Amino acid sequence: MKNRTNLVAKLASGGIFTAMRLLAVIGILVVSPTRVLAAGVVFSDGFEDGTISRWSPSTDRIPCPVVRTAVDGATPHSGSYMAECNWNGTLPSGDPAAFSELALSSWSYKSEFLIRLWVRIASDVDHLTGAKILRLFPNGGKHDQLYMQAYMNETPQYLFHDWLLNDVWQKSFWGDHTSIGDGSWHKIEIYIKQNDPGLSNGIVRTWKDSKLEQEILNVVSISPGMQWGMLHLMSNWSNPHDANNHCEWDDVEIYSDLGSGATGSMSDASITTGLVPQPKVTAGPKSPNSVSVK
Ligand SMILES: [Ca+2]
Repeated sequence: MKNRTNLVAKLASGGIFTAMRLLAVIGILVVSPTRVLAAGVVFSDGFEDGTISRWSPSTDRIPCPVVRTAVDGATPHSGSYMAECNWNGTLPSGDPAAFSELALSSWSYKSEFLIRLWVRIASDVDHLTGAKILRLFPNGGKHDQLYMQAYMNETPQYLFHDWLLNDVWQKSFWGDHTSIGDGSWHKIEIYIKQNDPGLSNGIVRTWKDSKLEQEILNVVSISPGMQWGMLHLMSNWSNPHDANNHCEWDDVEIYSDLGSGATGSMSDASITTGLVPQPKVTAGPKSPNSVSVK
């Protein structure tokens, strides 16, 4: 009788364990789709095909060429090619060659994405204010934007950010006492989590060289009905400057919640495919101090 009781207890025990194992398997099956759908790259370009064919046609500016060597002799962030844009201050601001650009009209995302890119400012860039290196807009909307401006007239030449979110200008970010204009490659990352409709639960964050620069929480991070895109590398330079002011770009990546296969998180900029060297801030020519100020 005792043996029978033990057997029943073992079966009952086994049943419990079997049930627990079954629940664990069900749990994995339930969790797995989320893991499969984890964020991943939805756009990338290191310009290694020698073209800008992955980018959208610019509506009003000339395209930036792909080069092996920068105007001041610098090499790409990785690989053999990079894009090189230019501000030409001798032309009227509306001239298509007043600045060249890379434009990306859209990328696939549902509510969350991270843009990562590498940029360097060449030694011929005037040490004057007004050089906007990047703009981000929603399509069809004028109520949201991010622009980033290199304050080349300052020491160090810091990176300024300004966000317009749902028609509200946010508190400007006035740099972190490090330079964007020292001729080195610098990593910029931009994270946007759109608010749920009707709620102020959006998030935007920016990083420079892996350091969190700006964080705006509990905000309406997109105007109703809008979708972020287009991305412009570069944008206008609002003040007088000369004809040659070059800026190089490489290893542009966009991760989103509709991509998959990456590791890490978009929200803290740790996400990666492991394909692009991270982080790497290379020494550039010792040129900024020798650039004449006009
Ligand atoms: Ca490259």
